[in-house]
Amino acid sequence: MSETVTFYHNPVSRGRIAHWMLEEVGAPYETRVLSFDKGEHKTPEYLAVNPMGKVPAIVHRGVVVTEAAAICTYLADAFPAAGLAPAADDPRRGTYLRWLFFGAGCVEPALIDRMFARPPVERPGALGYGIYEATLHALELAIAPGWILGSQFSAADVYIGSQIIWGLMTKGLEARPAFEQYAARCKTRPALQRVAAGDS
Ligand SMILES: N[C@@H](CCC(=O)N[C@@H](CS)C(=O)NCC(=O)O)C(=O)O
Repeated sequence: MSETVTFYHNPVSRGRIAHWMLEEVGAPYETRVLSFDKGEHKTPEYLAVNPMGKVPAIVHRGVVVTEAAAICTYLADAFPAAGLAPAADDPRRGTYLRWLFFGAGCVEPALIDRMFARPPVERPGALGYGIYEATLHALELAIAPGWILGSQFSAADVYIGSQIIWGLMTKGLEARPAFEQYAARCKTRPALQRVAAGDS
């Protein structure tokens, strides 16, 4: 079983979230860039890794992990020396998991619906995120302590931070000062700077 993480990536994709996280934990990893233009994400070889034919995906110790939020959660636990996840018996683990799942289950679809200007649905209560404004209000409260866990940066900030940076860029997210300040704070992370500079 290999300790080196195999990272299936495309630089213009959610792969950037996993890339940032890999750099944060300092994991040994080997990147396989898949060209969307050449359809390399839909080959039988890659579909055997991720039947969705999507990136990112990682393989570590013989196990496949897909879904950017799951990859962040997994890597924080697999490389605990980086200190990016509260331990299972730490009460802050609840806050940490809550906002990671909120990021994937609520923030992401809310921003995508806004970006594509999808028409409102008849029963917003049936949507996981409900109402766009309510999701943004909750998101603002989540980041109010500084980082999600206050003074401790964690994998939840990698995921939520990625959504906020991407949302501001695509205009799926309203440019509120709290979001802009948080995005600016994320961009001070050396790991994210290495990814942005293409140094890793
Ligand atoms: N739920 C997945 C979504 C992954 C995803 O949609 N990736 C896009 C790029 S951002 C992709 O691979 N698209 C290629 C395709 O679907 O053909 C995650 O959170 O990682």
